[in-house]
Amino acid sequence: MTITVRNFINGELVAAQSGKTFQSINPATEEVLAVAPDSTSADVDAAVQAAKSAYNAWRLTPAPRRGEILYRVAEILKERKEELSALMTQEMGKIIAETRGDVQEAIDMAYYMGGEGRRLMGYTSPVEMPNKFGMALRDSVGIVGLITPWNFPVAVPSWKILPALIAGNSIVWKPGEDVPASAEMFAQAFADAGLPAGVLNVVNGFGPDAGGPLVAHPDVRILSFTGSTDTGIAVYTKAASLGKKVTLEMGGKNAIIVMDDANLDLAVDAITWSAYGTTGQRCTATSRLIVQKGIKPRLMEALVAKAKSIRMGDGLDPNVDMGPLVNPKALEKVSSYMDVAKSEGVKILTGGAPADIEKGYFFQPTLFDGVEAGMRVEQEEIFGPVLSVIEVADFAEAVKVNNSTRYGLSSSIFTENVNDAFRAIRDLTTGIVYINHGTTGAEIQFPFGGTRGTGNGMREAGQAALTSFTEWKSVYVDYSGRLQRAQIDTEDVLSRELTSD
Ligand code: UN1
Repeated sequence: MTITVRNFINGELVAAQSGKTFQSINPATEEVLAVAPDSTSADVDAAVQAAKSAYNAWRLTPAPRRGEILYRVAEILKERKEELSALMTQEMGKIIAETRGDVQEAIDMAYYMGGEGRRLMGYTSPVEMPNKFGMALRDSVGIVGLITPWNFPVAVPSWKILPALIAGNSIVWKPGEDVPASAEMFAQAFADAGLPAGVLNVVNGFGPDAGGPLVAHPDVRILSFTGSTDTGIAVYTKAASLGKKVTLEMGGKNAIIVMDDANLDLAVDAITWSAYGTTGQRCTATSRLIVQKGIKPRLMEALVAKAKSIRMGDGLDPNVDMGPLVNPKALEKVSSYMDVAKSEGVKILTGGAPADIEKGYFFQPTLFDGVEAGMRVEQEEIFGPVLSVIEVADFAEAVKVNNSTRYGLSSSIFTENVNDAFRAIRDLTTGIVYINHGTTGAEIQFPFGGTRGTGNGMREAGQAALTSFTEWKSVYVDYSGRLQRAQIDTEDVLSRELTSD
């Protein structure tokens, strides 16, 4: 049965004003899972108006009360975890164990940000004048616009929605066009938890017609975007011309470094999981393997065997290890890189073609050998189950190769040498660094994001998320009853005030 998704505006489920819809397709079966509103600027505007009307009451709701609603969101997501995970697997293809993890990440974030309702720490500092008090407070901003991708239909939106809410903002969210049904079920948890109407609004649709008007809307002061680099830069450019604050989370070309002294079995398991988990469709996925010469032959042999043993199929089947790519466009893009690899003289050790499965957008786990730093397959984000292997002589070369891409999200090193581990922490120039663990699996307590072309210096998750969704308000309270001019009256005010008390 096809699900009918609606926009969620001012607490009501509504169709697009134009009445137009688009389809959401199950990438494992190619069946239509849902139809959703194909929204335009009229829908975005209605959602922004709803967010505007709801903002004042929400910002004035004490933050601990806002936090209690977030705790209820966590509880509801726990109750609905199976149902929501199964829907997500059907809608975007990753295996059920992974969609469960996706929902769990949102649950973790809901508890974390719920707790922020009783913190949202500002600070006080001593001031220069007597009988005067100073403090810095985190203030809400107003209406935030969120644009999120399909690969983490719940976790990535949760990184944005939950901190934005605890800070007292109201929201217009445009989910990825491949996952409208998952977005609707996620948004429903907020409504059921008691979030007032209009505080969280959802507008479905595509970038040009729905995302563009959200970015350009004069009442939206903050934008948070996760997705492709090209779109992210377009969002940034437009938003900058309008003086808006933007948080960007874009591509990755993440590497695992394996040194000769690494624990081989551990490295093989971690590489397989990070490269082929989520069918390679994570911004944190490992797409480069930088391997020291000595261990390489044994590592390659083990990795080829592992890649060949991966069971592909419908992610609802618990025996399946890897689901399909998200849509035909993704299949086409990943396939096109096989020609790039051949033209660059790369050797395909295993995989290299769509899988021989009747339905669905499946692509075989693929291993490229003989890749050299600077090649297109080594530099460009493929976003599929494709791993490029680059051989290096030593630690210094490994670090250099790791740091030489336009992206800077995540990196990792496998070594049993504590000195190399600490040197890696010091020298790898990515936003996330792992020691003896693959490049995926960040936890929500810590800042998430990357350097160079991955982002714009902002971070999600952890305390850093609050920077994205609050403004600082510095407050001075002068209780001297006299004019005290900071930086000017320091000497005489001081002697006067100290003798008058
Ligand atoms: C993403 O790919 O956009 O660190 C997010 C991880 C997950 C989040 C990935 N916790 O792999």
